[in-house]
Amino acid sequence: MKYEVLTMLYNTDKYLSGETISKKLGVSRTAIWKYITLLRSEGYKISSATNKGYLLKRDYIPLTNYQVLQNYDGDTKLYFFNEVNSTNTKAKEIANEIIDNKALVYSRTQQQGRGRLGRTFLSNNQSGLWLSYIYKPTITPEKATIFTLAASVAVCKLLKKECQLDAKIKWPNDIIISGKKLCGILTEMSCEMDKINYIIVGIGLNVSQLSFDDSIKDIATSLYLETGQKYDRGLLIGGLCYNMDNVYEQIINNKIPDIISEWKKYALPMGQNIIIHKGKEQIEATTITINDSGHLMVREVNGEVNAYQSGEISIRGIMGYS
Ligand code: BT5
Repeated sequence: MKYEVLTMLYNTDKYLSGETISKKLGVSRTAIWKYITLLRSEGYKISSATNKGYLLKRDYIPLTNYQVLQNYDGDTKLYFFNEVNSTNTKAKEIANEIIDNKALVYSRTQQQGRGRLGRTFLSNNQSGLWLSYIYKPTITPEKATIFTLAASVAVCKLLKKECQLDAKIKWPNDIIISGKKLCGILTEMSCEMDKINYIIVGIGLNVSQLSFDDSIKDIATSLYLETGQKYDRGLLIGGLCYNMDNVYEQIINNKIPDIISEWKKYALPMGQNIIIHKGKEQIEATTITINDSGHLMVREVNGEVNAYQSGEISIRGIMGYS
């Protein structure tokens, strides 16, 4: 019922009296007051004025299941939390319990967001999308790399459609705008020899940060910093879910080459000089392309051509972040 009240408030930009709402929904005005209180506790800003009623303010829209469901009616099962350590970790617990092939775990904030290779992803705030998709595809484990590429394509399409931003992908898992990192992706998997139990695709996208911690202030950016706009995180998650549904369909229908060719359209140009960090070793190389398995092909300084998987190396441009 509280969401019916919210829907009424959404449908007008004028004050709505308690009496109008209570007549329409057939409940008392005291009940309406309780629902308004509940909605405020979820973060909605609702002002009230004597003799006028209630008005929903649009300058800050909290992240709630309602916001996502207003923007997505597909078949991905949604698990929403106020706070978790890491949505990837939570997703693993949930993946072990559910039989669904597709689910999404998202949280307003996470205390210990994780990057690759044991790194930290700063996300202990309500300023971004911190979420993890769970999939149980019947494909073989060596094809799992495609999920990171597919998610990158899904994010870039979302940014183009909702924010008119031309984001670029930096292999394997970064989404870059103006040479800074807007979004990172962490794909993890539980598998047996020839069978995937589940894949978790974790996506962290900076939305409303005005500034960043000193440790990343030179390399990170947010949608707000890039566009000056405030975004409803529910709308972004809804759009992302549709895009993820599309790429997942492509993966299970054996259309991996289609994803790779789309990926190439969004990727930073190849031919860049990079440094590969492989354990303690550092190798200078030039990027060539990604192969049909989504591995990065590089020409190393000694002339050797090698293909690398995302989990085994970390790369840095010689000039700047990209
Ligand atoms: C990543 O790792 O970029 C993968 C990030 C995945 C985060 C999502 S959030 C939801 C889900 N739950 C999780 O626990 N994780 C996933 P990597 O390529 O290793 O990059 C990590 C590096 O990015 C750090 O060492 C910093 O340099 C930088 N970084 C940290 N926080 C950042 C932020 N908020 N924005 C941009 N860069 C950041």
